[in-house]
Amino acid sequence: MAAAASAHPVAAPRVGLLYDERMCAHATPDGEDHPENPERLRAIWRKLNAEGVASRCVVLKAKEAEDKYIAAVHSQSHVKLMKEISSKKYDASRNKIARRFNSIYFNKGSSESAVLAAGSVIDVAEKVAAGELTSAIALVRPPGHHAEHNEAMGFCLFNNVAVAANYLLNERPDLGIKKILIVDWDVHHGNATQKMFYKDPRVLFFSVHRFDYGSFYPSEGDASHCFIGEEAGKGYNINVPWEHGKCGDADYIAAWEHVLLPVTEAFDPDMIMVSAGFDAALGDPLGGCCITPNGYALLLTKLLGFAQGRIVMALEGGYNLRSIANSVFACAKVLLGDKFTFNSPEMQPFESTWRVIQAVRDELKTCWPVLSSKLPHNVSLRIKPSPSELFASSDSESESEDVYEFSGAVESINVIQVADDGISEHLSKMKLDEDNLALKTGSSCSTAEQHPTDSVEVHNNASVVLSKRISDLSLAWRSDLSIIHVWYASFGSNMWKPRFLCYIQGGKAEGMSIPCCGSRDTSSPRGTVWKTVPHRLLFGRSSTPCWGSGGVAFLNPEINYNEQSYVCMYKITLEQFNDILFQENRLVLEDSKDGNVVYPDSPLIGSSEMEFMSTNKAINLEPIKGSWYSNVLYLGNEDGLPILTMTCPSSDIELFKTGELPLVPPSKTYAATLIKGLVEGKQLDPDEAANYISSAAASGL
Ligand code: X5A
Ligand code: ZN
Repeated sequence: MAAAASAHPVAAPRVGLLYDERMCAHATPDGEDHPENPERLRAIWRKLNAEGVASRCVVLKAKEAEDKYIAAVHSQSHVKLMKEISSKKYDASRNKIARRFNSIYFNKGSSESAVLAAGSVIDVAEKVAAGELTSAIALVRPPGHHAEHNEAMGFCLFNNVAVAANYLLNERPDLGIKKILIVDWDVHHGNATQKMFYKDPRVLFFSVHRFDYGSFYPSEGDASHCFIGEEAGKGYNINVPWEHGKCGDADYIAAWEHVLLPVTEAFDPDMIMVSAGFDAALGDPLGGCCITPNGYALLLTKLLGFAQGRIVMALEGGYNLRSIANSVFACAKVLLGDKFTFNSPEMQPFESTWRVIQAVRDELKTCWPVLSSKLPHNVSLRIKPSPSELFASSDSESESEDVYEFSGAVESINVIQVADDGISEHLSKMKLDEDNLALKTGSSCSTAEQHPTDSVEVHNNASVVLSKRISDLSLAWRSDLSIIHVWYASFGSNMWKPRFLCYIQGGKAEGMSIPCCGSRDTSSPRGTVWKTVPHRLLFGRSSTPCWGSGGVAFLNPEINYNEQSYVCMYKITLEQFNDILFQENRLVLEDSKDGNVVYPDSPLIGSSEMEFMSTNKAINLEPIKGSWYSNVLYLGNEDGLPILTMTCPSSDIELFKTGELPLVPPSKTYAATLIKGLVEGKQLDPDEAANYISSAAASGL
C-alpha cells in the first residue's frame, strides 16, 4: 500500500480482528432455525476477507477464559453449569435446562463457544490495553450482554464484555486501565452489564436501546432512563430508551451529540468497549430500527477521539446476515483509519428522540453538569413513524444490501422547525374503520407518510352484487389474517396447553363444563415460549359459564414494574387469534336449525387494529364493548412478531377497585388448571405455582 505523503506520517493502526470457527459450534440442538446462529460469524468473516479488510488487520484466534475470570462477574454455579452443559452428563436434561432460561438453547458446542467468547474479549482487551493493538474487533458468539450473574438469558451465556472489563480493572492494574466506558449499541438493553457495574464508578455503562414503554425485550423496567446507578456508581449508568422502532442514524447521532459524547469527554475513559450488537441495523428482523453501515461508521468515528482511540468492539446481537456483515465492514474500515465522507442526506431525528434525550439529560444533569445546558430549540424533527410502518417487517435482505451504497449519514442536525404535536394526537384518536390498511410488508426507513387511503368500502348501498362482495370479504379476512403470525400470550387457564388447544381444535379439557367450537384453522401453534410481563395478575367476577363459581384471571392492562406475571405465548395466526377472541367473548353462535357454528364475519383484530395497537399498545374493541375480554394488549415483540393478549378494559379495573365488580379467588379446578400449565410448562414447581396463584388472588388491587 502506498502511504500518503505527509509531514508527520502516522503509523498504520494495528487493528485486532478475532475470528474462530470454534465459536460456530454453539447451535440449536436439532438444527432448528434460530436468529442467533453460526452463520452470523461466517457471514461477517467472509465479507471482511472478500473486501480485503481481514488481511489489513492482526488476525487472532479465540482463547479460552480461565474460570476465575468468568466467576468474577458470574456465580460459581453458573460458571459450572455453563461449562458442563455440553458434557454427556447433561445429554438427557440439556433441553429441559435450556427451557428454564429465557430465550436460551444449548448443544454439545455451547460450553466451548461460551468460554472462548469470554476469553477472546479478555484477550483483545488486554492487547489493546497493553498497546500491542491500537483497537480490536472480537467476532464472538454466543453474545453476552443479557447474561446475568446467575443466569443465561437472551441468547447469552457469559457476559463477555463485563468479564473483560472486570479483568482489566481488577486483575491487571499494571496495564493502567482505571476507567472504562462501555457503549452498548445493541438494540436490546444490556440488562446484565448494567447490574454488574451498577455501583461501580470505574465503569460508565451507556446503553441505547428500544424500550417501547417497557414492552421491548428484555421488557424490564430497569432499561428506563431513571436507572442511573447507585452509591458510588450514581451517574455512571446511562440508558437512552427509544419509545418505538424505526430509529436510525439521525436518532443515534443525536443521542451521541447530546448525551454520550459530552459525558465521555467529562469521564475521560482509559478504554472504550463497545457491546456491538448490530440488531439496530436496517434490515434486522428483530430490531426494527434502521442504522446504516455509514451510520455505524459515524457513531464509531465519534468515539475514536477518546481513550486515545483504545476501542474494543465485541459482537453482541444482529440477525440479518447482510446487515451485520456490511456494518462490521464499515466499522473495521473506521478502525483501520480509512477516510469516510459523511454527507448530510435529509434526515431528522424523531420528535420522540428529542423527548427521550431531554429526559435522559434531566435525569443526569446533577451528575454531569455538562448536560444542564439547553438543547437547541429550533431543531427539525419528524413525527413518530406511522402505525403501519411500525408493524411492518423489516427483514428484507436485498434492501439492506442496497443501503450499503447509501452515501452517508448525518454530520449534524439541521434546524428548521419543531414538529406539530397535534399530528400524533390525531393518530391516536383515529377511528378504527377509517384506515382499513393492508399490513405493509417490507419496510423502508423513508420519512414518507403513510396515508390511510385504501379503506375497503363495505358499508354501501344494498345490491345483490354488493352483498356477494360482502360475503366474499367476510371470508377474505380469514385468508388475509391466516398468513400473519402473532404470539398470543395466555396468563389464565390457557397456560395449560390442553385447555388452550380447545380454542384451536374444539372440544373440552378436564374441568370444563362446556365445549369450545375451536378455530376455523385447527393447525397447532408454531411455537411456545414462556415469559414474565410487568402486569398484575388478578382474579375477579364470581363465576363463568365454563368453570362454574369462582373468579377468573385478568391481567391489569396497566404496566407495573413491581409485578411479574407468567404468560405462556403461543405462536398462532392472526385468524386463530380472532377465533380465540370470539370464543373468549362468547361471540360464536350455534345455528339452531342445523347446529352449525356461526362465527362473526369480520375480525375484531384486523390490520387497522394492529396498527392502532402499535402506537397505542392496547385497543378497546368497540364492537364488543362490555365483554369481559374486550381489551387487547400489545406486550412487545418476540423474534420479530407482536405479542398480544386479551384482558378486561381499564374501566373494569376501576370497578374492581371500587368493589362494583368483585375480586374473587379462583375455584379449585380453575386454579388447578393454571397450576398445571405452569408446572407442565416447566416454569414453577407445584408448590411455587400454587403460591403464585394464591398470592395473586390474595393481594387486592
Ligand atoms: C443478544 C441479543 C436478543 C434476545 C431476544 C429474545 N439478544 N427474544 O440480541
Ligand atoms: Zn440484541
